[in-house]
Amino acid sequence: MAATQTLPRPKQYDDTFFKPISIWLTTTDHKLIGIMYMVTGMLSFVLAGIFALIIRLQLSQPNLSVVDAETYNQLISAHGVTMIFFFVTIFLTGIANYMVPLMIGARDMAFPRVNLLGFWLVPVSILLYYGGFLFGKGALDAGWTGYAPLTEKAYQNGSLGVDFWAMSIIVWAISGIMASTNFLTTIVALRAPGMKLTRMPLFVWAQSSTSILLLIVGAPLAAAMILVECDRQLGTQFFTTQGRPVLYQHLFWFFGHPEVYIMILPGFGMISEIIPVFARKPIFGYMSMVAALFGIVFLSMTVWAHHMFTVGMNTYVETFFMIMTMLIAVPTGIKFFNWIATAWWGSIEFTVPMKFAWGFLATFLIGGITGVYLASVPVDTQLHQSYYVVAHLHYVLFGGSVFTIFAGVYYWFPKITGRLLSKRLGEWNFWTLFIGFNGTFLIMHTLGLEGMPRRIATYTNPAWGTTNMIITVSSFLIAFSVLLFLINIVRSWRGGEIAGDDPWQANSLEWATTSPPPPYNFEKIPPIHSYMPLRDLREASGQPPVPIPALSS
Ligand code: HEM
Ligand SMILES: [Cu+2]
Repeated sequence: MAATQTLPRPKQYDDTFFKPISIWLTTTDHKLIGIMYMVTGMLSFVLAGIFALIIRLQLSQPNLSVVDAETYNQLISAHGVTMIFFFVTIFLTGIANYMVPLMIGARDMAFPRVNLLGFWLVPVSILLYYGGFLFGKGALDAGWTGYAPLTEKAYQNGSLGVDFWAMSIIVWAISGIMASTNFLTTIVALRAPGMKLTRMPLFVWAQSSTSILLLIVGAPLAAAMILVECDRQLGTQFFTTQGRPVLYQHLFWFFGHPEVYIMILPGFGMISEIIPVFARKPIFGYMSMVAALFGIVFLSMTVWAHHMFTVGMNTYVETFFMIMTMLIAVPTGIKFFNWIATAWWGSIEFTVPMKFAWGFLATFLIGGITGVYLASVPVDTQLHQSYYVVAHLHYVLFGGSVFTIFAGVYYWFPKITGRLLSKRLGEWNFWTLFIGFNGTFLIMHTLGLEGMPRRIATYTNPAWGTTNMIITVSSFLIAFSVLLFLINIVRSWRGGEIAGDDPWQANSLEWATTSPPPPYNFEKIPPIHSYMPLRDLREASGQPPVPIPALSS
């Protein structure tokens, strides 16, 4: 790649990033909005990570009081809420905002101004939530789920944290509904000539399924929050101890479980882009990949009460939710086997994005398997509210979302900035994350089996001290890894190796335009005869895919 290093810096590089603030504030360009989503998501990740470190310091040994119990409860909520609502979902919306129009050959999203409004509702939502800390005499302190009666006014001692949270989530849901409508309209209406549905990249399919899911479950979430507010401010009794607290759980989890898939399906899409490119083979079972996405969308709306096996439901109802939950392993398994079959006998290049993709497969598999255990009613009855659940949920969310997000960033950073991320830092980033992650969360399973409850501010059992210390030390290794990631982004953005239009010799349309793309995206759309137009072009010009040279260092 030494030859490309001497190329002049592409002019768009300056045009894209060094704009006056007024342009950033008012732009309707999906690419700039995408970047703003991603920056917002990344800041949230750092913030929620800092909360996690404080939580881990507190739990590193028995009987510590790094923070008092009330603050601790607020930190647990803030960590969960920020990770789920303000990091993963927002960051993924950003990647999709940037990539979907490029991947289908569109100039922009279908409703650019709705896109702008939808984005700006996100900081409004975040500020509303954090307003609880500043103006609410304490923020939400009832997990990220906000169960009644913990959110009841009588329990809250004058704190308005729950109100700030409920308002924030209503705004968040509206923003998500806007974004989903926009994605679906864009994908249905703005595809380039030749881009039939069956030729769409799997990431675009994944984003379609995610948008459908958010469109369906966003409104019930907002409705639940409005009812919470009625209970707190208008004296109604929907979810109070006088009313039906379990109804709240049904409404919340009808959103909450699909939300897990809203945070994972786009990652599935990214992995489906990355593995074929770096195995130099077409995806195995394209149509079954699409079918599996929609299978998951459907099933994910029929399993919510697996979070509620201990509330005292009818046995037949529990059995239904148990079976439906186990069924989700079928479409997910199809995807897993297809990814492995894609790589099978491929000429695999272990670039950094590919490493993160395999890191995802390894960790998400563990989360998926413990999920099948937890789906079993008798097992869940034992493990509910224990650290086993904390271990499971992080294998799913950290393994499923963080590893895929990092894979996606290493993969698409050259398209967005015109420069490659450093490979050397990237390898360090991957291995520290992989080791730190497993060190943190693997032994949490054991703690859970030994009976350590989740959401406790401290514990007295000295036998849990060593395990907890290992977990805390490992969590700081994760923090170190994230720091490497951020350093890599900043350094490479300013001075990384120039990437060229298509550094990976990839398959999909976004690589046909310049890096970074011009405001109008494409000067000319190449002919599209399959879901791999760029590979077709290379083959037509008698230039089959070649091994990627050792990129950057
Ligand atoms: C940066 C590494 C992370 C560390 C060290 C970490 C650590 C923790 C800890 C110690 C808890 C509290 C468990 C308890 O005692 O109840 C927790 C809860 C939680 N975490 Fe993380 N976490 C990390 C990343 C993430 C990510 C990436 C997500 C989601 C995308 C996430 C989502 C959650 C959720 C939803 C809860 C449950 C909050 C509740 O109980 O309501 N975490 N995490
Ligand atoms: Cu669930």
